[in-house]
Amino acid sequence: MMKFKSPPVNSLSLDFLTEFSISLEKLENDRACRGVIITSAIPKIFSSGLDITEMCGKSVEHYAEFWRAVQEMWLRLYGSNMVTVAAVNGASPAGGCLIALSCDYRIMAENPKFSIGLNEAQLGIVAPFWFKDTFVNVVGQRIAERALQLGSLYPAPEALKLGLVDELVPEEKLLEKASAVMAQWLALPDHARQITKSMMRKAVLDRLVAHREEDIKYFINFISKESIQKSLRMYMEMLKKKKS
Ligand code: CO8
Repeated sequence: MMKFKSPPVNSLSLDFLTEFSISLEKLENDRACRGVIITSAIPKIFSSGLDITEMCGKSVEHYAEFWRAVQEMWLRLYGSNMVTVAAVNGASPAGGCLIALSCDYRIMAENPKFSIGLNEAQLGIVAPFWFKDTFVNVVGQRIAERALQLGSLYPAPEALKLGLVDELVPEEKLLEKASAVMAQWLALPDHARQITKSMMRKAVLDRLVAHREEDIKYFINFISKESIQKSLRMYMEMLKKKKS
């Protein structure tokens, strides 16, 4: 089990992403580890997505390093040979949703206050093609097309209806249920399951691997635009105002 614990909101900073990728790599290379449950140690929040401060007012070199770390995390998680189960015990916007979508199975706490989705459009930014591909592979073209354009965040019950999560359970039962699902998936021979998983995901993974440098350049160019920087600053302001 892996429990995210980066207060206050488990935002995916460069340090967080690097540590997450290293942990995944270690588990991947550990023959005794066949599966991982991903959850959060922070009440009400699974992960608030990419750390917006890493994308605001930084150098081109920093943007490149940050984006490579985001790619690395996704390549490892989406391409993992392990069984991956997301136990989503709180809000899961944008990058948080990507982590859940990259797992083999998603269980969410049955709380309509917790929402999940790729809300990039609401921030005035665009979910990269591989976020989109991962989303389409879970919910299908039509739901993804609408959800991405509107940047929708769905409360848990709606997320279940759309197939964005596989199951809802009362929060206190979340980990118990995740363990039961894990046992069910681990009952199969690894080899057959792994080849099947790879068959389903390979095209999407290969696409990023083939265009990784281009994707970094695209990100730097996009995020460096003054209009995009302005949108992000306004969004951060909005988050702060909402509090007072
Ligand atoms: N990055 C950095 N800081 C954040 C983030 C974040 N993603 N989310 C929250 N924070 C900060 C807040 O600004 C606040 O800071 P401070 O205490 O200094 O005011 C602190 O964390 C606590 O936040 P809240 O008061 O809002 O905490 P709540 O418990 O009320 O709410 C939520 C938690 C629901 C997670 C809420 O903070 C929220 O909605 N956050 C924004 C989530 C979001 O929209 N994330 C999207 C990030 S973008 C992304 O992941 C993909 C980008 C792809 C880029 C592609 C470009 C080409």
